[in-house]
Amino acid sequence: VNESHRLSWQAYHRLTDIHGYLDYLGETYPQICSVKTIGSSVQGRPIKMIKISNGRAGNKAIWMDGGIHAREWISPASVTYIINQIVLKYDSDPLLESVDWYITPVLNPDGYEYSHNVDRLWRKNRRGSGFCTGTDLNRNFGHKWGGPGASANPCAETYRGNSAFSEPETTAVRNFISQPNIPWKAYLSFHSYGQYILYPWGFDSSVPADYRELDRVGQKAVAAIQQVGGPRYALGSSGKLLYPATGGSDDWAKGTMGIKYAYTLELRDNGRYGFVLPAHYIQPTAAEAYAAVRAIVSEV
Ligand code: ING
Ligand code: ZN
Repeated sequence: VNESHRLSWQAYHRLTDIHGYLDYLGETYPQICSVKTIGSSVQGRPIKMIKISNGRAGNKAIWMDGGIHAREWISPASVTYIINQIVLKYDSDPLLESVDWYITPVLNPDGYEYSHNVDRLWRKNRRGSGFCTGTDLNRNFGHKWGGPGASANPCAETYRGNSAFSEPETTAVRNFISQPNIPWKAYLSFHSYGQYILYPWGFDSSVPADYRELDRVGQKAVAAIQQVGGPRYALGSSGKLLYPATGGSDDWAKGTMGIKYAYTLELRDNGRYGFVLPAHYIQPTAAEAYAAVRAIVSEV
């Protein structure tokens, strides 16, 4: 049993510490926390999700994931910070307890471990072997899969995979989110870096018909981040603000699953350290990510 845990939010932690923390929460707060393995990675590691809920009918369902990309360590660190805030304050905060939270902090566990053990700047999962390993999980989701901004070359950093949802990690998300009778309100995916709040579409530079509403809610998140002392995050559609990219998770969540509020949050920094963000930035970055989540959830 897990009577204690090792997470600190002052250092980046290995997968076993992160998963041990989820198991600890499940053991310690069984009335509100349950931990489920929603799939297994290419190399057989569990993909663990925590559900935080009081079981009340009428709650909104919110999905969050981190660690789609291996090297973006601030993402799992921030997502576990958010989990901690939700659990510690769940009973005393009407906003938190009106939600059923479904949170997967490390969607790409093989890549995450590989970025610790072998190559700090690894991005993809660990599909295959030899000199062209890995599929970019954020090009493998099924909305307009195979289009621009995703490579058919297995050697590329943005390799889209053999087919939409060819990877067990993306399949786990699809299978979980596709379950009937979960009233999804928002899909939030955490990446780094660049300090952006992005909404669909990524597949080209067009925007959804309801983009003004996505922009309105995004502006609340931008303001909330600044209110806790964070930097000014840029807001817009990923295809316009960054570059066209097909197969992204947020396009799939909105375009295929019909989850209205789908966002990708690109956390700190702005390029000074990039993916190799020093650990003392975990606390402020995670705190502003949590502020953004609260702002979004209060509007959806
Ligand atoms: N950036 C994202 C990427 O997958 C993105 C940007 C977001 C693309 C949403 C498509 C859709 O390239 C990082 N840093 O991973
Ligand atoms: Zn990323």
